[in-house]
Amino acid sequence: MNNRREFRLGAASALLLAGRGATTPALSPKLRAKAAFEAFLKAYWHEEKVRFRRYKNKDTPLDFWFAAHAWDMLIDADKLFRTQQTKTLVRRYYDSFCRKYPDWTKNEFNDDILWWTIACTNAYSHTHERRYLDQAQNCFGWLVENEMDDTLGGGMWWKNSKHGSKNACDNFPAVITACNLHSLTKQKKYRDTALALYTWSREKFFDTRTGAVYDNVNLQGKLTRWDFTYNVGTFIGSALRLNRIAPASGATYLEDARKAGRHFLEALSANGIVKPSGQGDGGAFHGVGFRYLFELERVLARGPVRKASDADFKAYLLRNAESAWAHRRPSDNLVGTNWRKVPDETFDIEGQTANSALTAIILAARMQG
Ligand code: 7K2
Repeated sequence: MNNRREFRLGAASALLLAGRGATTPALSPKLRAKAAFEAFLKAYWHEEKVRFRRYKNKDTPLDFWFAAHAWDMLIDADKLFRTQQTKTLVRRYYDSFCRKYPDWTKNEFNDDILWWTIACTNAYSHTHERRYLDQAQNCFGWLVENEMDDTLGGGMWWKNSKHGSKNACDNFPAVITACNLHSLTKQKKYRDTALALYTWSREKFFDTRTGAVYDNVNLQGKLTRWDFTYNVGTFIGSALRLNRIAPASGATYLEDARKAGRHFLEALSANGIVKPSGQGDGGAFHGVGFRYLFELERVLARGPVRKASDADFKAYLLRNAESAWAHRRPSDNLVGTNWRKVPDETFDIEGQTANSALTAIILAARMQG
């Protein structure tokens, strides 16, 4: 009896979720986020191991840096839903990750460590649990001590196992961590580090003409001009934070952020929707990119100097969240790599890929809430 009732409810909500009937009202942004969040848990959560899987039908865990983005998503989910379930998940997830990786500095990728230090500062701001702040300060202190030098004029190395390149994907997350730590502790050293890293990285990676943020420089100083949403995103996040904590330095941080934001909307998008960037590392790019594009919209909306074209950011963010959800796969409500195409049944959507769309959907609901 119970089962049957559940089934009928399930079928009714499946119809509603599919949104096919002309008269079916669209879900509110928050209910849409809830359905997307539940679908993600159903597909990837491993309750015994207290972690997310990378593939629906395999036990492989999400990789180290994808796991950080999933934690950020859990923190955002808790801000939106405020349930006991999400609150507990935030804590259990971190504890379980730390049991597996007690010392993050053993990871050879500095960017991997930094995605976690950013998430730790977010967790601390949200929960005020001191251990998150301690962890971020300890790991970041280690990186500043060992991984920054004057080779190529400044910056932080990408890998601590071999100093071969300095990359956008570690330098801008380092600026974000430093700014967050400055806001949380008011220690001057963090602002100094943030300014030094931003000045060097902007000079190396930011194309002031197009707004692109290039990927890395190698030991010979050769620039690799890959152009990814996540690097544009962390550049925006860096500029927005420095605008807040170091406004007197004379730099035009907000203009930098706007310029990079326009590049995201134009060069990295087609017909107003972000271009797909595949799975693997690429699956995680848009979640990061959108996180900071949402911040940009919020700062510009509240800021004293508003331009007419700033309204494009809000429209873009809502359109993308809506399009992603509208193109979920009906059998499992997961969004794939392309936010304007329903994934095939045979396509193995990876956890970090699904998490990118989920992040955009949750942040859109927070923006509209
Ligand atoms: O080359 C770097 C980076 O500059 C580039 O943008 C991306 C493109 O690839 C690497 S960073 C990705 C690594 C992060 N740490 C864990 C590794 O498994 C992962 O490949 O994808």
